[in-house]
Amino acid sequence: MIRWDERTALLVVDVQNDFADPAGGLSVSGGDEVVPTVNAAIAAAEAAGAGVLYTQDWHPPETPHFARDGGIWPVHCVQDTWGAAFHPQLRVSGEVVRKGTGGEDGYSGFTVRDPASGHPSDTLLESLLRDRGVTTVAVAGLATDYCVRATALDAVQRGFATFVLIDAVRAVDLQPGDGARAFEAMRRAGVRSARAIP
Ligand code: VGL
Ligand code: ZN
Repeated sequence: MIRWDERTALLVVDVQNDFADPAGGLSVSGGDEVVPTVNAAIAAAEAAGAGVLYTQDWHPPETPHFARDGGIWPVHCVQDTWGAAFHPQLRVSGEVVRKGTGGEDGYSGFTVRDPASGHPSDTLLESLLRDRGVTTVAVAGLATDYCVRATALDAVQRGFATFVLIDAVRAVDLQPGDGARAFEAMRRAGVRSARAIP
């Protein structure tokens, strides 16, 4: 179990219909199972005065992120569509950071990359955390092997004590074992594992 306090923030990554709903455009197996667990973490965080921030994958209809435009992914999380909306059961009560809005590529809640030059730029996430005096983050949501992993690795690299909530994440597993390898990469980088629910 993680101990929540005012200097800790919960990062709820991409709990959107296209990932979490079995009918979603990039549906993650068991994605909807994280919703009650994430909600429990949100409630515990709020009760202790910890911040809760959300990321939302928020792509334009055409982006080099999508296979049909040269990328690798099926169409998902197109701005203002059902697939991009948060899962209807997700408790949403905090700031939302959208990523990919200008067609940028990338997975982390902290950074996006220009699709042509590959040039990274920061989202608002780090400054929102710094403004609150946050020193520790806990990452939950979808998907373990992409946005959760990238967000946790960026967080630890930027000096936040970082936890991944292992019962509140699920992997895409494009290749079998990707989720397990993501946990291992996070562990090696200094990300600690914790549970959202005891
Ligand atoms: C994600 C693949 C493509 C994620 C986003 O949220 O993990 N994965 N876009
Ligand atoms: Zn995406």
